Amino acid sequence: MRVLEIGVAQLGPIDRSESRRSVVARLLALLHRAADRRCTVVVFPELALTTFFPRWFMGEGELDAFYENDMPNDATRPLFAEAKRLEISFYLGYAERLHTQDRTRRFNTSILVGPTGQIIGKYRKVHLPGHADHEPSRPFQHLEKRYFEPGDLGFPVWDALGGRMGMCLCNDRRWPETWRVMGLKGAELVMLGYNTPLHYPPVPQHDHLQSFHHLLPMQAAAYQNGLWIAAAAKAGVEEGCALLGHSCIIAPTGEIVALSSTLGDELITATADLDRCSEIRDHIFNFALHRQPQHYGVIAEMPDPVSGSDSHKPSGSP
Ligand code: ING
Repeated sequence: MRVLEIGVAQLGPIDRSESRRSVVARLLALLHRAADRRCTVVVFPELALTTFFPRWFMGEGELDAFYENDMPNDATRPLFAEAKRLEISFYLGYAERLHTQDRTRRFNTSILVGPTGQIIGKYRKVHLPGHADHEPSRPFQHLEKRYFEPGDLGFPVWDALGGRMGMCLCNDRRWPETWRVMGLKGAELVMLGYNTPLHYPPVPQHDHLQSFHHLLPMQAAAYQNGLWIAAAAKAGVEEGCALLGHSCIIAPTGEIVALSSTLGDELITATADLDRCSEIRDHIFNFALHRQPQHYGVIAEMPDPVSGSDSHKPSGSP
């Protein structure tokens, strides 16, 4: 048995005016609750230090206030220090800005911090939902394509916490490629945070399905890749925008073993035996035994949706 006591620390709304100091105090309160429950790792949400600012169209000056230039920094050092004192690892999502010699780059980022307070790994969100230009007809914007670049680190997996650890962010969870890449790299636990509005302006007829469309891909992913999933919401009505809760921990069987039941700051926990991944990986989804990659190539291409079919190929091709 390789047991991890997993904590998922859901955050309720963060007001636009709320200081990082105030938010970090909330993160610390959740960390202490996790310590009381003997957690060894805690997952915080996506963009956990500020309100979900892609919901507004704003200029560079205003925008810069929502990013972190360094990590840790003055605002987050107390969290790093306390987690180190408690010997608890954590996942934290935040807006990363870095200055390279020729330009400023911005990513929707998460880090995995180990029990001695060192950053073990970084992930930058690959799948950016929403739009790049101001669309004033929307009740709220979703400008991640404007405010972030697609991640340039791929989907790394690290040997840490006694197993193989992966990370992703929010919209990534909807894409099966996210999970299969980390599954193929042997991930046993994937941590993620999310900010998911209940209202999706382009397709409002799906609004009542937001929790289903949140859980479905992750339950499938856990089962199809034989891995544990720990997902932390920023939840509740944040600056007038209702965000989904249902933070959860999902077993490699696809079963939901913990689910939040409020829309505020809430800790859910579960005992995860990483060895249980092999129930799936050695049998039902034994990649080496059952996969036939010679037929999967199109997945890694970007075919034109129309010509993606084989009908145009000369007859006789497989
Ligand atoms: N938010 C949402 C998410 O993928 C979204 C965007 C909502 C996409 C509903 C599709 C349907 O959960 C972020 N931040 O990715």
